[in-house]
Amino acid sequence: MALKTVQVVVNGVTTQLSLNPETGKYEATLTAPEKSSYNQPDHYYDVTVTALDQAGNSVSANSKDAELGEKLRLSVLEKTPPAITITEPTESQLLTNNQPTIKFSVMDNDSGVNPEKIMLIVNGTEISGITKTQTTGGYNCQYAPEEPLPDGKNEVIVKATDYDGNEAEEKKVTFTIDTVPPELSVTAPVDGFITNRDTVTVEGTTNDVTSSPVTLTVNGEDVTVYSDGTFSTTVSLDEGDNTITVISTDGAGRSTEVVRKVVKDTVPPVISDVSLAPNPADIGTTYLISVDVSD
Ligand SMILES: [Ca+2]
Ligand SMILES: [Ca+2]
Ligand SMILES: [Ca+2]
Repeated sequence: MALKTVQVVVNGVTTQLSLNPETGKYEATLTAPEKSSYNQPDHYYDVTVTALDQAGNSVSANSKDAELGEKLRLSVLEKTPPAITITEPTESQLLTNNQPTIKFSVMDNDSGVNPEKIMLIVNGTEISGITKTQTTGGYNCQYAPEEPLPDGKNEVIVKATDYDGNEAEEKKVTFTIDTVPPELSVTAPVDGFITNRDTVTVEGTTNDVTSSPVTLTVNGEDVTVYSDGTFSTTVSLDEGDNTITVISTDGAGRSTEVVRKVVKDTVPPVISDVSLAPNPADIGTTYLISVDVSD
């Protein structure tokens, strides 16, 4: 007939309730736990109410109670969204591989990353074949495109949500794929060019569709490529056979090579013998001249 105490235990914290004379009910204002209830058994905090009378009789009710149980289940939502990190490719990366593995992680400290809500969008298309590996605090994810991605700019977007419905700030990476080596035209010298000069002018044009500007070397020396794609340089020649190697390399690292063989010959021919036959020749008849000459 006379209550002594009414108390409540939530998440290990005991609070005494006090009688509200206006309502006749026992009340307390409680502070919700600091953590989401998602990772509690069945996703709620148990609330256990115990009433003790003056005579020493007590009764308890909690979330398992047949009648009141559902009213003694406290749901707590956290508010911190997951964090997304895209590790591969990196922003503005130039790639020669058109099926690059895309790698990213999604981490959440509290309710946890909902793997069903991890979303990868490649060039505007949602991807379904992501490999999601659970790790401490979240998921490491990767995806290797089954079909080649197009040359040029590509865009990857990752979205995620935690179990309490907090949406992560989406992350985006743009990168460039370049599978085509530079164009390279060497207009001079022609292959097999023969000269008696000490130098030869090497010139031509080069360009790259996707990842210009290109860099150019002639026999390993850097040569300037002008904005219109032309280049010109002078190469010293050794007596005899010379090999001129021109290599143009685009921003993604693909290269095109043109090789020209040039011969430098400063030695005049040698006339070692001559014969006239017959000699003397009769007037008005033919005779043969034969010259032994080499170079
Ligand atoms: Ca969270
Ligand atoms: Ca290219
Ligand atoms: Ca010669």
